[in-house]
Amino acid sequence: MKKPVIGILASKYETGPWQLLQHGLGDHYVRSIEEAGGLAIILPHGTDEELITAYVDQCDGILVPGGIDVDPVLFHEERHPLCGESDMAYDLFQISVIQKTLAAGKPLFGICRGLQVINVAFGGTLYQDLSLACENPLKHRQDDYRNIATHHVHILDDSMLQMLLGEDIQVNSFHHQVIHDLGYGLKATAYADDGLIEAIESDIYPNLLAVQWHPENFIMNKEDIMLPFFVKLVALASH
Ligand SMILES: [Mn+2]
Repeated sequence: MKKPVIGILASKYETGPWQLLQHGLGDHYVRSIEEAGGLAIILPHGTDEELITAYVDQCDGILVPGGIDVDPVLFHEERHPLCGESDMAYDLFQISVIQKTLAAGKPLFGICRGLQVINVAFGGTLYQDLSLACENPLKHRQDDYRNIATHHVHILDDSMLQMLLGEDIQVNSFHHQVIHDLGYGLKATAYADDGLIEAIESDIYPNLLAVQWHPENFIMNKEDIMLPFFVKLVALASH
């Protein structure tokens, strides 16, 4: 049987003495998709809408990975001093991919920044820094290594996520922003103990799932408790 092709959106950065533009992708994303039975392809960033459509057409599912902050202009806010690096053109590229993926009825999964940019694509907003979200946020930017789980997440009943991972799990955490207002048609399906949103799904788009943590890093562990997340994406992409 043909393996489902999962397009993972490349990160955008410049490197080397000539500051040449790169299309980047972490190994853990690729290995997690492969371990789940899919084929991972890097989906290059760009601005040509016809090309973006053609790339999305090549994929059976899309994974929006972690990365830099989203430009607050896209959710109608002034930039806060604690907001990190952002790239408007890159944000618009990802939002275009998100819209084309949903319009094609293909599964769309997000991780960390992926969750945040999906929320913004649906008209939602972000707290530009966790310190603005609540009085005593948990440590969401852990010092422990990437594959170590450091905070608890409660997953709500009647969610795709609970069917995959159970009701109460421990996750890793590498974010300094978090969802403020949910985008239209989105619902929170998991929360950290400080009340911050850790996962979203949609009743309108049943093939949409995004988490605030980094399940791909658990591929380093002997027992990958986050693999069901990737298996589900590959399964949805095989339909
Ligand atoms: Mn967290």
